[in-house]
Amino acid sequence: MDQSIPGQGPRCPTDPDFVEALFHRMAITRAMETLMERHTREHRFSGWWHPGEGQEAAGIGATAAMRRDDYLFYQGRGCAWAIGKGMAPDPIFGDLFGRITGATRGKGGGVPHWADYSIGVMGEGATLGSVYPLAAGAALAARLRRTDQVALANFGDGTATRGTFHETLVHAAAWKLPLIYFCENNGLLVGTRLASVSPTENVADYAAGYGIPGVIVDGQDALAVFEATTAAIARARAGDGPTLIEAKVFRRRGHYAGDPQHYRAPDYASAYRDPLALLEARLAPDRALALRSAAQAQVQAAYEAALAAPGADSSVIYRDLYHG
Ligand SMILES: Cc1ncc(C[n+]2csc(CCOP(=O)(O)OP(=O)(O)O)c2C)c(N)n1
Repeated sequence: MDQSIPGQGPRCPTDPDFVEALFHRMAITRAMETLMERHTREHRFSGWWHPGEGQEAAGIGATAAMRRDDYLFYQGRGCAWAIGKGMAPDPIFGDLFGRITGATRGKGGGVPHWADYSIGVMGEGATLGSVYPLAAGAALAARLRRTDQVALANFGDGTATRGTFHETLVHAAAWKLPLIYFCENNGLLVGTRLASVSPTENVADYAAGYGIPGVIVDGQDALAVFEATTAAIARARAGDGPTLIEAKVFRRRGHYAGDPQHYRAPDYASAYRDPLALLEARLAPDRALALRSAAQAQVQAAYEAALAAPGADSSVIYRDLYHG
């Protein structure tokens, strides 16, 4: 079994190398977030960028608990999930900018549709709620093939109210599929609060109806997320079925880059706790600065390479299509 996050050592929250690896990935993600925010502000981006700044600990902490061959279906706020699962910034930028160097050869063209099946990045559920049946299908396949893999469906609190959430979970729980439901609850569905469209205070409360554990975790704390996901994955691999994890996170920016956010109080950011600063407190002195600098240089180089790369052309149109 692969016991390391790609390219890193053993996974243990008390191991300094592991904590550094998590921080490094969060720093790469933050540098990409900052860059995409600027790129969009300069009117150079043709698509919609849904910023994940402030939510990096959830995706990075959860993917660190996954095996390389486990299946990830993500929703698409920011890029922490793809970076955490082992993608490099280069193909991510390539797809965002519609370049042939993208993981999908630029076919997303401005929308985060990156995928890399070789490391279990199965793509984005851009139609909200599509992640559940897709992830459950992957979990069922793993069960039938006896591969010991798990599937993780990542989604936001607003997407927890979709019918597919409940339709899929009722069967996945009955069949004890190796499936993790991972909700990033940032308190907002664009500008709508969960309490105004759901009778429960927490998304995790839904779990009781399906007889599975519903776990609430501090989503700003990468190590807490890692530990909660590790426990859920161990349960899934042992054949005990799904877990619903709800990470309470903070959406630092607008729903999309450029969102005027009239629905928010002017002082909303006063409750914000920076996930990088929280993890930095666990690092040896000076390491955070060195890791941030290395991440910044790597991301800047990937950004410039993507901008210089050729655009997607008609030769890729029929690639990656499936037919019976
Ligand atoms: C079926 C569907 N309806 C609407 C949209 C447009 N849309 C994209 S993101 C979003 C908000 C999702 O909120 P939430 O699930 O809480 O995730 P968050 O944006 O907070 O990360 C909406 C309505 C969509 N992509 N798919």
